[in-house]
Amino acid sequence: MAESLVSLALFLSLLFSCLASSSMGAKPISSLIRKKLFDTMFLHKDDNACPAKNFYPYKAFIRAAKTFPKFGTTGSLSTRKREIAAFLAQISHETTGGWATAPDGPFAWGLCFKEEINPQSNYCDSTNKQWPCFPGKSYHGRGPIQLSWNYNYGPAGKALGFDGLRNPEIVANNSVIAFKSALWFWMTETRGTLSCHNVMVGKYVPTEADIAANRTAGYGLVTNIINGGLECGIPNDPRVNDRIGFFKRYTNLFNVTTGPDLDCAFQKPL
Ligand SMILES: *[C@@H]1O[C@H](CO)[C@@H](O)[C@H](O)[C@H]1NC(C)=O
Ligand SMILES: *[C@@H]1O[C@H](CO)[C@@H](O)[C@H](O)[C@H]1NC(C)=O
Ligand SMILES: CC(=O)N[C@H]1CO[C@H](CO)[C@@H](O)[C@@H]1O
Repeated sequence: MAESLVSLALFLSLLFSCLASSSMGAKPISSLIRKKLFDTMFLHKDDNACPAKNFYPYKAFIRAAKTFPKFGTTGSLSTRKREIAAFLAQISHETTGGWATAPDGPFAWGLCFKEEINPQSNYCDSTNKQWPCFPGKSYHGRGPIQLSWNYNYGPAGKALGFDGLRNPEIVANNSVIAFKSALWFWMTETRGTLSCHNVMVGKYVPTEADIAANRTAGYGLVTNIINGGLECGIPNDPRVNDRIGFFKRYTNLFNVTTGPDLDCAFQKPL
């Protein structure tokens, strides 16, 4: 009797956990990208040569992703892996320590930097009254996506629970906040349905103007969102090619295709 009660309890708890996981939707991203795969992608991030040594551990990425439950959990298994690959590829370009003849190739050197070297300005747009710069603070690139400008630090901090205008340094001082700032940028819709996330999971609906500007869904459009003003509409741009190189390596490690429109050479910048 006691034994059958135990097995009944066990059966019910297994049943409950099955129901819970199916009603909660897709598997967590930690089941799609294990530590081993992450560390294979970022082979050199903890080298002595990398200023971000030990700043970007796998567990900080996974913890940060919990704040954005739709990241890497939307669509088919391939779509989910492709989105994670695209995110990791873009942050790799932003933080790369690679060069053409680097050990293991240029695309094994993502997440080497956590802060922009020699910023040319403090990235303060003083015309922006909603997110006013705090005296003496600099809004140069920090963290995996190299968050920049007061008008990004302000809303990122507001969404994530820190004071982005008074304390922008935290993005380069706290590993989980650093990854959260990059995921915040990735997930945030700027106009209409436009976000890096929506583009990669098929939820972006182009406007007429987008169609006229060749801004169709694909990894190239994600590049356009991140830095199109400087990099898109230019044939064979080396920065764009570097972003694509990381994406090809990571989709290959994930065993998924890259999808169409990798380049933004023929897109009008956003
Ligand atoms: C759209 O792409 C085509 C080539 O595919 C190019 O000829 C055209 O100039 C592009 N349009 C814009 C607005 O960039
Ligand atoms: C990709 O395929 C290779 C070879 O079949 C396999 O060893 C590897 O585990 C796969 N990786 C993933 C992330 O599925
Ligand atoms: C403890 C720590 O990592 N401090 C860093 C915080 O960020 C500033 C600049 O953004 C660095 O200079 C500090 O080293």
